[in-house]
Amino acid sequence: MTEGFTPWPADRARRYRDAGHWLGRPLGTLLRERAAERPAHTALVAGERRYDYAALDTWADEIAAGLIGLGLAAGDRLLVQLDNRAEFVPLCFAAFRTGVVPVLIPPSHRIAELDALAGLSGAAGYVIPGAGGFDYREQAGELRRRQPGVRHVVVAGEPYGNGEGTVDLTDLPHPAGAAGRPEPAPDGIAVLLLSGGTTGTPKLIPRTHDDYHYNARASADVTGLGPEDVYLAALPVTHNFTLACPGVFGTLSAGGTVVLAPSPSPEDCLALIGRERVTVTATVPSVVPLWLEEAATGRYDLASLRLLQVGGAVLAPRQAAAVRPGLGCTLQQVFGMAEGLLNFTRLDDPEERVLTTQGRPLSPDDEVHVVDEDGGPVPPGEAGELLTRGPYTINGYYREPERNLSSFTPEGFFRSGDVVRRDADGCLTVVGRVKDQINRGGEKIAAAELEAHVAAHDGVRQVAVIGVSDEALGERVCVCVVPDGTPPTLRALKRFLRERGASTLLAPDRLEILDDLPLTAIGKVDKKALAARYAPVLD
Ligand code: J2J
Repeated sequence: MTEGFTPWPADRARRYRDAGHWLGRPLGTLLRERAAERPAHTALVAGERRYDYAALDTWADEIAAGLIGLGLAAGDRLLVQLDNRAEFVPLCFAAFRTGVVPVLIPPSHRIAELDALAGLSGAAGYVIPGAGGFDYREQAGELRRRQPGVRHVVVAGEPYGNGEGTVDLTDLPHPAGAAGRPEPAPDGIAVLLLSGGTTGTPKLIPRTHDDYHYNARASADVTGLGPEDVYLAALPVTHNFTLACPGVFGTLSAGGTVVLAPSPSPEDCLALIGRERVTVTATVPSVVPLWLEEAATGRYDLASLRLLQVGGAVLAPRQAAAVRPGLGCTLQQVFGMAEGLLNFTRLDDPEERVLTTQGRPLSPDDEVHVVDEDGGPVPPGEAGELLTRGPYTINGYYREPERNLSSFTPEGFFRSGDVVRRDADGCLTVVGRVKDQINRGGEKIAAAELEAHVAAHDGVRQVAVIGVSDEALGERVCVCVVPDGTPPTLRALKRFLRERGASTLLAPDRLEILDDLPLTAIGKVDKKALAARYAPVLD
């Protein structure tokens, strides 16, 4: 498991331990400790189901024994593609306790990504949601045909009835002696997250027990979370923001209560805030106006809500200013990335800073450089690329030696690809990207990934995918095609992508047919020129 993983250099690791950031305890202990302190306090709410800390802790142990019973061992990778359902939480802790490494995949991904991720991670198993929504069994069957290393398909939730080729999470064998296993090493990989990605399929982000525990704990501190807090997981739990910033793990580390929203719809989320007396939640900018509109109906009791975190894409200052009047709570802007670095506006920041910046780094040991194209520092207030390293930022993607050479500097700084400005107080404002990625309401779409799919269409000679700005989502996906004979229509292209098994996130919003693609001086497709050509005309 250490193969393909770039550890922190020894001197920095020592510094983070000495500073108390890294506790040297595996992530599974986070739940165990709270369960010992307040066993009867509610830890998790999902629909009508409620679990106190003792019950959640026991459930995690049962699943841990089940994973061992399946034949999984420390270091084995397990694809976990679950929506916001109760089973997700104890399954994560079961993995952390056994050293099995979950690879967290959003529900929207389909066979093309799954196949690539199973291959890259060398996964031994695949966990899918139970009956009720999209049926993942066909996809699981196809995955096993393509990737024979995936030996187990585990169903989490409502059993399908005819369990052919699958095993239900509740039916895993429980061998005697599973309890006496050694704990996983705290500096080893706890979880593999997916990168937003700019090239091809997503990259895998190895987060260690030590660093992710710190990530969750420090995020809980900066949001002022305590045992009386109730956190609503409104966005998908497989995403870093919802999982650990502070999200599910940060809330549990603070002894609070996690409520899982069955959908991100404003109706469901606002109703849950009232019903469960939610105090903190998180969302993306494109959802903010929908929540505000729904809240304005006056049908909801939002009195308990004290903090709304917004991150993932640029939040317009006008929207930011509407949060307190519309929802009656404090706004916290969060500029984060699954690779590590998190920036937060602080609860006691002046209003102006909260409305117009994306905050400052979480840790005193986060190192941030803002650099020009030659890698030299830019003066304060000027835009440049953000480079970073620190106690919870990775030093390399998992099993990507080639890509790591370009994604990290020789000194170990991660090249975020984000263009930011840093003001005199150290607060960052995101102004753009150097990387070729479209941010559709917080969903990151790698242009290259969609281009590879579109290029496979018979009617396409050349393709370039760009983002065009959009008021509701920030950006929408525009596919520019030079045809080979008859080009597809937008509808036909969408069908083609679906049939190829591309992620549902890769759906284009707009198709433009061109005679040729504009090129830059060195012959690369000039995406800036394309973006200018298709930019909406603003009045
Ligand atoms: C502008 N762009 C932002 C922001 C992220 C918390 C919050 C978000 C993420 C996330 C996360 C932005 N304004 N406030 O993991 O823990 C863009 C940047 C960044 C990329 C990372 C978290 N917040 N972004 O969005 O790994 O371009 O993480 O590099 O999905 O989102 O995407 P992702």
